[in-house]
Amino acid sequence: MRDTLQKLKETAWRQIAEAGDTKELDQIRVQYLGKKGELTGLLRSMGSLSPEERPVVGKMVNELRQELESLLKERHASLEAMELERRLKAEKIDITLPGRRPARGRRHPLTQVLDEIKGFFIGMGFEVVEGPEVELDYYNFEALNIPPDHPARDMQDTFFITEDILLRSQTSPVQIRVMEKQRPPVRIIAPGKVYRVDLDATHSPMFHQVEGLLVDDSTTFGDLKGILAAFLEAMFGKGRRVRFRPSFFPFTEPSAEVDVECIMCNGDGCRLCSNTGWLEILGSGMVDPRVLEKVGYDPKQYQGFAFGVGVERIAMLKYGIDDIRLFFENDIRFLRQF
Ligand code: 2U9
Repeated sequence: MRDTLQKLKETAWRQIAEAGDTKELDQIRVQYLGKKGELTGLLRSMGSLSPEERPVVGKMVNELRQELESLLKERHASLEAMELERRLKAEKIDITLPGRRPARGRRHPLTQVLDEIKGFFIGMGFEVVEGPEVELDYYNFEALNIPPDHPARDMQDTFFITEDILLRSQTSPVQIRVMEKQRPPVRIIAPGKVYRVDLDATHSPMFHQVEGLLVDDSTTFGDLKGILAAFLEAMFGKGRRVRFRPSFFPFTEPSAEVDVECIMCNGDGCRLCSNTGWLEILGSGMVDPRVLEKVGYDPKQYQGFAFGVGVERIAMLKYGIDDIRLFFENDIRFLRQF
Protein backbone atom coordinates (compact mmCIF):
# COMPACT_ATOMS: atom_id res chain seq x y z
CA MET A 1 0.00 0.00 0.00
CA ARG A 2 2.83 2.38 0.85
CA ASP A 3 4.44 1.59 -2.46
CA THR A 4 1.19 2.20 -4.34
CA LEU A 5 0.82 5.53 -2.57
CA GLN A 6 4.42 6.48 -3.32
CA LYS A 7 4.02 5.62 -7.00
CA LEU A 8 0.76 7.48 -7.21
CA LYS A 9 2.37 10.49 -5.62
CA GLU A 10 5.29 10.46 -8.06
CA THR A 11 3.08 10.15 -11.14
CA ALA A 12 0.71 12.84 -9.87
CA TRP A 13 3.63 15.23 -9.19
CA ARG A 14 5.00 14.72 -12.65
CA GLN A 15 1.65 15.12 -14.33
CA ILE A 16 0.91 18.31 -12.40
CA ALA A 17 4.31 19.74 -13.29
CA GLU A 18 3.84 18.89 -16.96
CA ALA A 19 0.26 20.19 -17.30
CA GLY A 20 0.22 22.74 -20.13
CA ASP A 21 -2.90 24.66 -19.19
CA THR A 22 -5.62 24.92 -16.53
CA LYS A 23 -7.94 22.69 -18.52
CA GLU A 24 -5.45 19.87 -18.49
CA LEU A 25 -4.82 20.52 -14.79
CA ASP A 26 -8.54 20.20 -14.05
CA GLN A 27 -8.55 16.78 -15.73
CA ILE A 28 -5.64 15.73 -13.50
CA ARG A 29 -7.56 16.87 -10.41
CA VAL A 30 -10.52 14.74 -11.43
CA GLN A 31 -8.22 11.82 -12.21
CA TYR A 32 -6.86 11.78 -8.61
CA LEU A 33 -9.28 13.62 -6.36
CA GLY A 34 -12.60 13.26 -8.19
CA LYS A 35 -15.43 11.03 -6.94
CA LYS A 36 -14.10 8.19 -9.05
CA GLY A 37 -10.49 9.38 -8.71
CA GLU A 38 -7.50 7.19 -7.91
CA LEU A 39 -6.95 8.56 -4.40
CA THR A 40 -10.64 8.37 -3.58
CA GLY A 41 -10.52 4.77 -4.80
CA LEU A 42 -7.69 4.00 -2.40
CA LEU A 43 -9.67 5.41 0.55
CA ARG A 44 -12.57 3.18 -0.39
CA SER A 45 -10.43 0.05 -0.59
CA MET A 46 -9.17 0.58 2.97
CA GLY A 47 -11.85 -1.80 4.18
CA SER A 48 -9.58 -4.67 3.23
CA LEU A 49 -6.81 -3.46 5.56
CA SER A 50 -6.28 -4.67 9.09
CA PRO A 51 -7.64 -2.47 11.89
CA GLU A 52 -4.08 -1.45 12.90
CA GLU A 53 -3.07 -0.48 9.41
CA ARG A 54 -6.23 1.47 8.68
CA PRO A 55 -5.54 4.70 10.61
CA VAL A 56 -1.91 4.77 9.43
CA VAL A 57 -2.78 4.37 5.78
CA GLY A 58 -5.81 6.67 6.20
CA LYS A 59 -3.56 9.39 7.53
CA MET A 60 -1.11 8.89 4.67
CA VAL A 61 -3.88 9.08 2.07
CA ASN A 62 -5.28 12.26 3.65
CA GLU A 63 -1.84 13.82 3.79
CA LEU A 64 -1.26 12.98 0.16
CA ARG A 65 -4.66 14.41 -0.67
CA GLN A 66 -3.80 17.70 1.06
CA GLU A 67 -0.40 17.75 -0.59
CA LEU A 68 -1.89 17.22 -4.04
CA GLU A 69 -4.57 19.83 -3.38
CA SER A 70 -2.08 22.53 -2.51
CA LEU A 71 0.17 21.47 -5.37
CA LEU A 72 -2.78 21.73 -7.79
CA LYS A 73 -3.73 25.10 -6.35
CA GLU A 74 -0.22 26.48 -6.82
CA ARG A 75 0.11 25.10 -10.32
CA HIS A 76 -3.37 26.41 -11.19
CA ALA A 77 -2.37 29.92 -10.12
CA SER A 78 0.82 29.88 -12.16
CA LEU A 79 -0.88 28.41 -15.25
CA GLU A 80 -3.64 30.98 -14.95
CA ALA A 81 -1.09 33.79 -14.82
CA MET A 82 0.64 32.35 -17.90
CA GLU A 83 -2.64 32.09 -19.77
CA LEU A 84 -3.53 35.67 -18.91
CA GLU A 85 -0.11 36.78 -20.10
CA ARG A 86 -0.58 34.89 -23.37
CA ARG A 87 -4.05 36.38 -23.92
CA LEU A 88 -2.92 39.91 -23.18
CA LYS A 89 -0.18 39.52 -25.76
CA ALA A 90 -2.44 37.94 -28.40
CA GLU A 91 -5.40 40.24 -27.91
CA LYS A 92 -3.46 43.46 -27.65
CA ILE A 93 -5.23 46.37 -29.37
CA ASP A 94 -3.08 49.00 -30.98
CA ILE A 95 -5.04 52.09 -30.08
CA THR A 96 -2.68 54.26 -32.10
CA LEU A 97 -4.09 52.75 -35.34
CA PRO A 98 -6.53 55.17 -36.99
CA GLY A 99 -10.10 53.81 -36.91
CA ARG A 100 -11.94 52.66 -40.01
CA ARG A 101 -14.12 55.56 -41.10
CA PRO A 102 -17.76 54.58 -41.60
CA ALA A 103 -18.97 55.41 -45.09
CA ARG A 104 -20.82 58.72 -44.87
CA GLY A 105 -23.85 59.42 -47.02
CA ARG A 106 -24.64 62.81 -48.46
CA ARG A 107 -27.50 64.63 -50.12
CA HIS A 108 -27.99 64.07 -53.85
CA PRO A 109 -26.53 67.03 -55.83
CA LEU A 110 -30.05 68.00 -56.96
CA THR A 111 -31.25 67.99 -53.34
CA GLN A 112 -28.29 70.19 -52.41
CA VAL A 113 -29.14 72.73 -55.12
CA LEU A 114 -32.85 72.53 -54.28
CA ASP A 115 -32.09 73.17 -50.60
CA GLU A 116 -29.93 76.14 -51.57
CA ILE A 117 -32.73 77.64 -53.70
CA LYS A 118 -35.32 77.02 -50.96
CA GLY A 119 -32.97 78.52 -48.35
CA PHE A 120 -32.72 81.78 -50.31
CA PHE A 121 -36.45 82.24 -50.79
CA ILE A 122 -37.33 81.19 -47.23
CA GLY A 123 -34.91 83.91 -46.14
CA MET A 124 -36.89 86.37 -48.29
CA GLY A 125 -40.12 85.43 -46.52
CA PHE A 126 -41.51 82.96 -49.08
CA GLU A 127 -43.38 79.86 -47.96
CA VAL A 128 -42.65 76.43 -49.51
CA VAL A 129 -45.74 74.65 -50.87
CA GLU A 130 -46.13 71.28 -52.57
CA GLY A 131 -48.90 69.71 -54.60
CA PRO A 132 -49.92 66.71 -56.73
CA GLU A 133 -47.75 65.47 -59.62
CA VAL A 134 -50.83 63.95 -61.27
CA GLU A 135 -52.93 66.98 -62.17
CA LEU A 136 -56.06 68.09 -63.90
CA ASP A 137 -55.67 69.72 -67.32
CA TYR A 138 -57.53 72.69 -65.81
CA TYR A 139 -54.80 73.48 -63.22
CA ASN A 140 -51.85 72.71 -65.48
CA PHE A 141 -53.09 74.62 -68.56
CA GLU A 142 -56.54 76.19 -68.51
CA ALA A 143 -56.08 78.25 -65.30
CA LEU A 144 -52.69 79.40 -66.59
CA ASN A 145 -54.16 80.95 -69.71
CA ILE A 146 -52.69 78.26 -71.96
CA PRO A 147 -55.17 77.96 -74.84
CA PRO A 148 -56.50 74.57 -76.04
CA ASP A 149 -54.45 74.71 -79.24
CA HIS A 150 -51.17 75.57 -77.53
CA PRO A 151 -48.30 73.21 -78.57
CA ALA A 152 -47.50 72.40 -74.89
CA ARG A 153 -50.87 70.61 -74.77
CA ASP A 154 -49.82 68.22 -77.51
CA MET A 155 -49.30 64.53 -76.59
CA GLN A 156 -45.78 65.01 -77.94
CA ASP A 157 -45.02 67.45 -75.15
CA THR A 158 -47.14 66.41 -72.16
CA PHE A 159 -47.82 63.00 -70.62
CA PHE A 160 -51.60 62.60 -70.61
CA ILE A 161 -53.26 59.93 -68.47
CA THR A 162 -56.80 60.60 -69.68
CA GLU A 163 -58.21 63.46 -71.71
CA ASP A 164 -58.17 65.78 -68.71
CA ILE A 165 -55.69 64.14 -66.32
CA LEU A 166 -51.95 64.49 -66.89
CA LEU A 167 -48.50 64.51 -65.27
CA ARG A 168 -47.93 68.16 -64.45
CA SER A 169 -45.54 69.84 -66.89
CA GLN A 170 -44.79 72.68 -64.45
CA THR A 171 -45.40 73.37 -60.74
CA SER A 172 -47.65 76.38 -61.50
CA PRO A 173 -50.83 74.35 -60.72
CA VAL A 174 -49.71 74.19 -57.08
CA GLN A 175 -49.79 77.98 -57.00
CA ILE A 176 -53.20 78.18 -58.66
CA ARG A 177 -54.51 75.83 -55.93
CA VAL A 178 -53.04 78.09 -53.22
CA MET A 179 -54.55 81.24 -54.78
CA GLU A 180 -57.97 79.58 -55.00
CA LYS A 181 -57.89 79.08 -51.22
CA GLN A 182 -56.03 82.15 -50.03
CA ARG A 183 -56.42 85.94 -50.44
CA PRO A 184 -53.35 88.10 -51.14
CA PRO A 185 -50.70 88.71 -50.00
CA VAL A 186 -49.33 85.46 -51.43
CA ARG A 187 -45.61 84.79 -51.25
CA ILE A 188 -44.81 81.17 -52.14
CA ILE A 189 -42.38 78.91 -53.93
CA ALA A 190 -43.43 75.54 -55.38
CA PRO A 191 -40.55 73.09 -55.81
CA GLY A 192 -41.00 69.62 -57.24
CA LYS A 193 -40.93 67.08 -60.04
CA VAL A 194 -42.41 67.92 -63.43
CA TYR A 195 -42.82 65.81 -66.58
CA ARG A 196 -42.38 66.52 -70.26
CA VAL A 197 -41.95 64.30 -73.31
CA ASP A 198 -38.33 65.13 -73.96
CA LEU A 199 -35.06 63.20 -73.75
CA ASP A 200 -31.50 64.14 -74.65
CA ALA A 201 -28.28 65.20 -72.90
CA THR A 202 -29.91 68.30 -71.42
CA HIS A 203 -33.58 67.19 -71.18
CA SER A 204 -35.13 64.45 -69.07
CA PRO A 205 -38.80 63.29 -69.10
CA MET A 206 -38.82 63.98 -65.35
CA PHE A 207 -37.01 66.97 -63.94
CA HIS A 208 -37.27 69.45 -61.07
CA GLN A 209 -38.51 73.00 -61.02
CA VAL A 210 -38.87 75.72 -58.51
CA GLU A 211 -41.52 78.26 -59.35
CA GLY A 212 -42.21 81.35 -57.30
CA LEU A 213 -45.20 83.65 -56.96
CA LEU A 214 -45.73 86.93 -55.15
CA VAL A 215 -49.12 88.66 -55.28
CA ASP A 216 -49.89 91.84 -53.37
CA ASP A 217 -51.56 95.22 -53.94
CA SER A 218 -48.43 97.15 -54.92
CA THR A 219 -46.19 94.60 -56.66
CA THR A 220 -44.02 95.96 -59.48
CA PHE A 221 -41.63 94.64 -62.10
CA GLY A 222 -38.94 96.40 -59.99
CA ASP A 223 -39.69 93.99 -57.12
CA LEU A 224 -39.29 91.07 -59.52
CA LYS A 225 -35.94 92.41 -60.77
CA GLY A 226 -34.67 93.05 -57.24
CA ILE A 227 -35.57 89.59 -55.88
CA LEU A 228 -34.25 87.68 -58.91
CA ALA A 229 -30.99 89.68 -59.08
CA ALA A 230 -30.42 88.91 -55.39
CA PHE A 231 -31.23 85.24 -56.04
CA LEU A 232 -28.72 84.97 -58.89
CA GLU A 233 -26.09 86.69 -56.77
CA ALA A 234 -26.68 84.09 -54.03
CA MET A 235 -26.45 81.22 -56.55
CA PHE A 236 -23.59 82.37 -58.78
CA GLY A 237 -21.68 84.92 -56.69
CA LYS A 238 -21.42 88.67 -56.30
CA GLY A 239 -20.45 90.94 -59.18
CA ARG A 240 -21.78 88.70 -61.98
CA ARG A 241 -23.85 90.75 -64.45
CA VAL A 242 -27.54 89.91 -64.87
CA ARG A 243 -29.83 90.89 -67.74
CA PHE A 244 -33.59 90.78 -68.29
CA ARG A 245 -34.54 89.92 -71.87
CA PRO A 246 -38.11 90.38 -73.19
CA SER A 247 -39.90 87.06 -73.71
CA PHE A 248 -43.35 85.54 -73.82
CA PHE A 249 -45.28 83.12 -71.58
CA PRO A 250 -49.08 82.69 -71.72
CA PHE A 251 -49.33 83.17 -67.93
CA THR A 252 -47.22 86.34 -67.53
CA GLU A 253 -47.37 89.77 -69.16
CA PRO A 254 -44.89 91.32 -69.60
CA SER A 255 -42.49 88.37 -69.51
CA ALA A 256 -38.73 88.24 -69.29
CA GLU A 257 -36.02 85.67 -69.42
CA VAL A 258 -33.15 86.25 -67.00
CA ASP A 259 -29.55 85.60 -67.99
CA VAL A 260 -26.31 85.68 -65.98
CA GLU A 261 -22.88 86.44 -67.34
CA CYS A 262 -21.37 83.11 -68.40
CA ILE A 263 -19.74 81.47 -65.37
CA MET A 264 -17.13 79.76 -67.58
CA CYS A 265 -15.85 82.63 -69.77
CA ASN A 266 -17.11 85.63 -67.72
CA GLY A 267 -18.86 87.04 -70.77
CA ASP A 268 -16.14 86.56 -73.41
CA GLY A 269 -18.04 83.81 -75.23
CA CYS A 270 -17.36 80.08 -75.08
CA ARG A 271 -18.86 76.66 -75.82
CA LEU A 272 -21.01 76.68 -72.63
CA CYS A 273 -22.77 79.96 -73.56
CA SER A 274 -22.78 79.29 -77.33
CA ASN A 275 -20.52 82.33 -77.74
CA THR A 276 -23.16 84.73 -76.40
CA GLY A 277 -21.41 85.44 -73.09
CA TRP A 278 -24.75 84.82 -71.31
CA LEU A 279 -26.47 81.85 -69.68
CA GLU A 280 -30.26 81.67 -69.57
CA ILE A 281 -31.30 80.80 -66.02
CA LEU A 282 -34.85 81.92 -65.25
CA GLY A 283 -38.20 82.62 -66.85
CA SER A 284 -40.28 85.34 -65.22
CA GLY A 285 -42.89 88.03 -65.57
CA MET A 286 -45.86 89.85 -64.08
CA VAL A 287 -48.77 87.44 -63.56
CA ASP A 288 -51.22 87.83 -66.45
CA PRO A 289 -54.43 89.59 -65.29
CA ARG A 290 -56.43 86.73 -66.82
CA VAL A 291 -54.74 84.26 -64.45
CA LEU A 292 -55.60 86.48 -61.47
CA GLU A 293 -59.22 86.78 -62.64
CA LYS A 294 -59.59 83.00 -62.95
CA VAL A 295 -58.79 82.53 -59.24
CA GLY A 296 -61.08 85.39 -58.26
CA TYR A 297 -58.47 88.08 -57.60
CA ASP A 298 -59.36 91.56 -58.88
CA PRO A 299 -56.54 92.51 -61.29
CA LYS A 300 -57.25 96.21 -60.67
CA GLN A 301 -56.47 95.74 -56.99
CA TYR A 302 -53.76 93.08 -57.13
CA GLN A 303 -50.63 92.49 -59.18
CA GLY A 304 -48.08 89.74 -58.92
CA PHE A 305 -44.82 88.51 -60.29
CA ALA A 306 -43.85 84.91 -61.00
CA PHE A 307 -40.75 83.02 -62.05
CA GLY A 308 -39.56 79.54 -62.85
CA VAL A 309 -36.20 77.84 -62.72
CA GLY A 310 -34.98 74.38 -63.68
CA VAL A 311 -33.04 72.73 -60.83
CA GLU A 312 -31.07 70.35 -63.08
CA ARG A 313 -29.96 73.25 -65.28
CA ILE A 314 -28.62 75.20 -62.27
CA ALA A 315 -26.84 72.10 -60.92
CA MET A 316 -25.32 71.34 -64.35
CA LEU A 317 -23.97 74.88 -64.67
CA LYS A 318 -22.74 75.08 -61.08
CA TYR A 319 -20.89 71.76 -61.21
CA GLY A 320 -19.97 71.62 -64.91
CA ILE A 321 -22.08 68.51 -65.64
CA ASP A 322 -22.78 67.98 -69.34
CA ASP A 323 -25.34 65.16 -69.25
CA ILE A 324 -28.61 65.38 -67.26
CA ARG A 325 -28.95 61.58 -67.18
CA LEU A 326 -26.03 61.36 -64.72
CA PHE A 327 -28.36 62.73 -62.00
CA PHE A 328 -30.70 59.77 -62.30
CA GLU A 329 -28.32 56.86 -62.87
CA ASN A 330 -27.26 57.00 -59.19
CA ASP A 331 -23.72 55.84 -59.91
CA ILE A 332 -22.01 56.25 -56.54
CA ARG A 333 -18.77 57.39 -58.24
CA PHE A 334 -20.67 60.34 -59.72
CA LEU A 335 -22.69 61.19 -56.59
CA ARG A 336 -19.64 61.09 -54.30
CA GLN A 337 -18.16 64.12 -55.99
CA PHE A 338 -20.67 66.62 -54.61
C1 2U9 B 1 -48.69 81.30 -61.69
C2 2U9 B 1 -48.53 82.26 -62.65
C3 2U9 B 1 -47.35 82.33 -63.34
C4 2U9 B 1 -44.11 80.74 -63.51
C5 2U9 B 1 -43.11 80.97 -64.57
C6 2U9 B 1 -41.52 80.58 -66.05
C7 2U9 B 1 -41.80 81.88 -66.33
C8 2U9 B 1 -40.51 79.77 -66.77
C9 2U9 B 1 -39.31 77.73 -66.93
C10 2U9 B 1 -37.99 77.82 -66.28
C11 2U9 B 1 -37.17 76.65 -66.73
C12 2U9 B 1 -39.72 76.33 -66.85
O1 2U9 B 1 -38.18 74.52 -65.83
S1 2U9 B 1 -38.28 75.38 -66.93
O2 2U9 B 1 -38.19 74.82 -68.21
N1 2U9 B 1 -40.27 78.57 -66.28
O3 2U9 B 1 -39.95 80.23 -67.74
N2 2U9 B 1 -42.29 80.06 -65.07
S2 2U9 B 1 -42.97 82.42 -65.30
O4 2U9 B 1 -45.20 81.54 -63.77
C13 2U9 B 1 -46.34 81.43 -63.06
C14 2U9 B 1 -46.52 80.51 -62.10
C15 2U9 B 1 -47.69 80.43 -61.39
C16 2U9 B 1 -50.00 81.23 -60.96
